[in-house]
Amino acid sequence: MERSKKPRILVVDDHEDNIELLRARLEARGYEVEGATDGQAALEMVDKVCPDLILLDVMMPRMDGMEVARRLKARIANKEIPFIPIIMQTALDSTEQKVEGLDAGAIDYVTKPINFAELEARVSSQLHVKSLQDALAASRKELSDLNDKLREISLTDGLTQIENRRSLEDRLHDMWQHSVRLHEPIALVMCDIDKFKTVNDQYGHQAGDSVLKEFAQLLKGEAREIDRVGRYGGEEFLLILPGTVLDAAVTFAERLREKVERHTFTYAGGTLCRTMSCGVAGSPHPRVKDQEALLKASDDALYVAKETGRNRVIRFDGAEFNAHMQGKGNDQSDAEKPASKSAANAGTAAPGSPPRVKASSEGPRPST
Ligand code: GH3
Ligand code: MG
Ligand code: MG
Repeated sequence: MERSKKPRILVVDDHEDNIELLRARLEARGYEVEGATDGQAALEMVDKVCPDLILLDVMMPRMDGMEVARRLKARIANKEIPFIPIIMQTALDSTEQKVEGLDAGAIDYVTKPINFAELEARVSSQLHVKSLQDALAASRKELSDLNDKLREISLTDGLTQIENRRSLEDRLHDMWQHSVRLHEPIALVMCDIDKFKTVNDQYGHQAGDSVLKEFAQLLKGEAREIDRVGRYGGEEFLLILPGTVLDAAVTFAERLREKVERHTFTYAGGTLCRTMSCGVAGSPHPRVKDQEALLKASDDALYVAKETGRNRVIRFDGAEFNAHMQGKGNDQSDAEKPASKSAANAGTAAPGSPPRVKASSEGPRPST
């Protein structure tokens, strides 16, 4: 049921007669009125009817008005309920009681016997404050929702709708710290679609986009809830596997690789197949001292997977990885990569060259 537009006032007084008197006056002024005869009932009514204003008596059995005001003030501060102005009805014209009421959370007071003209003026003015506060809270919420949305967008890859590189790096930072603190293993699987450029060349960029989207979902579908899967670059994806030792990550990557190999991708004009190469690295490892080293280790392993024929999973610091790096004249701890296939074949390293330069020995997988 839709709430009426009339401002709703909760009158709290242990004398029913007083409630009825105020109800008659306030309803005549176009307000909706609810009543409660003690403090406890008042608190329950606040949750039930969400009043716009409370006219609160001080002296009441079970729980007095001061305590009601204090509890509501705490709940408003904790954002459990919206701001509700409280006007105290003090029986005595005592400064002490007014001060205590204002301290407890009341915004204003009227003294008994109530002067109705004065009460109406105060009610009207406090309802105006309430409407301003509600508008402020609504625009704050809108701004905060917008900020959340912007943050989400800044961490999401526009095409695949999975995490982007920035998000992955943030998460890796946190997960690395966590693993160090708790002495837990952590592993990375860096995946790169093989010969992806030929998808664009042969089937068009749109087909390439479709494959990337489907590929992202395929990886996500294989990962556990606690793993992170994101698009690290163009056709390169990273999986962060917390609590996973290197051996288990290699087994997982091999399963993923087989899954991709068997998968048929669909695009607007038909279907096609692709393979992927993976580099796997993990911690603890004597040569992986920080998160950057872990990332680089997985990247290096991926580079070797590409160099040694693609559609493969290579483990950082494994026999094949080390043999390949040594064959290139690269010490294992040396980060330099060959500049080209010919340089790689000649066993010479080209300092400062970009990582993972493509070998051209293997043609694209036949498309279906
Ligand atoms: P390799 O097996 O060595 O990884 O070869 P590759 O062709 O996959 O790698 P290369 O780096 O030569 O080419 C990557 C291609 O990915 C080129 C680029 O146009 C394409 N690509 C990157 N991002 C996107 C994208 O968002 N959409 C599409 N359709 N293509 C993309
Ligand atoms: Mg590729
Ligand atoms: Mg690539």
